[in-house]
Order: sequence, then C-alpha cells, then structure tokens
Amino acid sequence: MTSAPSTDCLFCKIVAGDVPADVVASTDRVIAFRDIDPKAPVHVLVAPREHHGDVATLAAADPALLAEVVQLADRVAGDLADGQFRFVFNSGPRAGQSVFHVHGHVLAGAQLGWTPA
Ligand code: IU
Repeated sequence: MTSAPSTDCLFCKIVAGDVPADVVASTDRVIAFRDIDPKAPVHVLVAPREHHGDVATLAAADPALLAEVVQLADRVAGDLADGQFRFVFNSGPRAGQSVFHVHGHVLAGAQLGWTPA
C-alpha cells in the first residue's frame, strides 16, 4: 500500500486538519486522537501522519516510524491513564479494520476483558 496521502482517506483528512478530531498528543510524524466510539474509558487512536494501509505495510516500509507510533501510544497511556494499556492493530476487514490508514487503538483506564471473538 502506498505512503502517498489519499484524498479518500479519513485519517489523512484528520492529519491535514480537514476533518476535526480530538487530538490528545502528536509529534512531527505521529498523531493521537480520541476514538469517536470509545470501547474503554481511554480509547485513543495512534497513527502515522504518512499514509500506510496497515501495520505490516508500515513495519516493512519504515520500522522506525512504527516504533514512534508505539512510543506515542505509551506516552498517551501515561498521560491519560496509569500507563498500562492494550495496543491493538486490526489488520484486514475480517480482523475488524474499517479505516485503511494504519492506526493502533490504545485501550486503557479500566481492567480490560479478553477474547474479542
Ligand atoms: P478500525 O480498527 O479500522 O476498525 O478502527 C477504526 C476506528 O476509527 C473505529 O474504532 C472508529 O470508531 C474510529 N473512527 C473515528 O474515531 N472517527 C471517525 O470519524 C470514524 C471512525 I468514520
């Protein structure tokens, strides 16, 4: 998948500031914003500003950028919760991916259950 910005991509529009989002943290290359349909007391999406379709594509294209995504997730969990968090990348529609600009879900702020299926 391409790293070029996509005019059809919701998260590229959020990165560009064309669609509003509740941004909680950001760096030069990564942005973190609250999920509009939270599944935990803290539910924040962490995405590279650059467009990559899924986490494996990002890992292959720019592993350092994936590390920056993880580092910002850790910072968000420390700032908004107690530093303990689940970090989920849905990869592919059958895994639940609905936005095809890679993003990790930071879930925190409560004792989390397990087994999604
Ligand atoms: P997924 O892993 O691709 O399914 O995650 C997409 C998330 O994006 C999902 O949790 C939505 O609630 C969330 N989201 C959002 O935060 N803002 C939006 O405008 C839309 C979806 I559309």
